[in-house]
Amino acid sequence: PKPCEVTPAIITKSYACQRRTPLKHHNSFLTEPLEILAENAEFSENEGRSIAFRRSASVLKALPRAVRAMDELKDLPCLGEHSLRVIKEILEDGTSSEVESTRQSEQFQAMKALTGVFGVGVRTADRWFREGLRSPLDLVHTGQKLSHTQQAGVQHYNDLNTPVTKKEAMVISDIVERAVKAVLPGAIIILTGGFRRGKEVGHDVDFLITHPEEGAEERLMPKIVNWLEDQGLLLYQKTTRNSYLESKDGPARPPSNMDRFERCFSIFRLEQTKVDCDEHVDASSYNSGRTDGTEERHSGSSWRAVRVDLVVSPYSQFAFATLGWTGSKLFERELRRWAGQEKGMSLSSHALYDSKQQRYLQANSEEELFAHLGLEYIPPSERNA
Ligand code: DGT
Ligand code: MG
Repeated sequence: PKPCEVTPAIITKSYACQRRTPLKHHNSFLTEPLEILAENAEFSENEGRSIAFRRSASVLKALPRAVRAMDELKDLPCLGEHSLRVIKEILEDGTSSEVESTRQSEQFQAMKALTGVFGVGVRTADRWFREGLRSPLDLVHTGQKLSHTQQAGVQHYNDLNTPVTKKEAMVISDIVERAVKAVLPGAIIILTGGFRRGKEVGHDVDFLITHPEEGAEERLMPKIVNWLEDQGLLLYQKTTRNSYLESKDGPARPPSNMDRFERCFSIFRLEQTKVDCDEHVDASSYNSGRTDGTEERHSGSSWRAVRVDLVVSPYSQFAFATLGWTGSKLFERELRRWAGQEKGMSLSSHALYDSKQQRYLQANSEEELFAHLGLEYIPPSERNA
């Protein structure tokens, strides 16, 4: 079909949560460059600019075929002047000079390497960059004062920057299931994050845990962590009461039991078979060029470090938490923006507040939540905005 037959559905859908965005799409040759610019804007803490590039990229991901010419874009939402300029250059020349010079720039590469350390945010990385540091190795050589998290991040830098495969996620899934079932029979565990959306690889593995009996999940996290530690499965863990104040979720505060929402950032010690190790030799040559030598290589022994996030939610908030932890990050952001701007509601991973009715809306499933929000249900595999 001609482009004009393709676009009408999307024209009026300017929020990513109104659209279906599959994992595999036809415009990576445009979205990857736009996402480099988004990432670079994040490195300079220019959030508005970063979101603009991410929204542009996201619209292109939802298109049913590859873009060939600029006039195919004229009715699409979210494409700003700057993004259009980049797209035009790529369509005409095959690459964008701005994107390529960004990719090559010392600052971009250093920020990427430094923020690639677990526990290091943009602010810290930027300060280090201005002090002349360029890589995790520089942190070691100059004896930077590091938090415990950052020390673990530097120590396991290579492993944590090697993509986690679905197979590894499944092995970790089994372990987490065993741990949770051992300390709280009847608990429910779901894989969230990118793997729930169908991704083949991820930067971490995310789990959400609850129990049908409200309150049974209280103080569950320390028990899970102790079980895992006893088995020697954790290289690092930090458990936080996931208080409302810490999250950037906005004013959707549920009436009670906020303090039961716990989160554990961890690094698992994942045993590997010979086959897995060989697979990762391939995976790491793929990543060649990244800083090496920050990690004590476990030559001979066969394990690797994997980032795992565990979240415990009360049953009454499970649907909200499931929706909130499935992502993608842009999809989540757009859901909250839709709720606020279009519905006068406030959505978080804990609750949905309707300002007009001045009350919290309950939901037992993601489907009910989409319905409350006046949105067509989008399954996880199509939330890859
Ligand atoms: P990746 O990079 O392969 O792990 O990709 P994702 O999509 O799994 O990204 P991840 O693991 O950073 O986060 C999974 C989802 O969880 C993300 O879409 C939004 C949500 N999320 C992450 N951090 C927070 C947080 O601090 N608070 C809340 N409420 N949600 C979060
Ligand atoms: Mg993840």
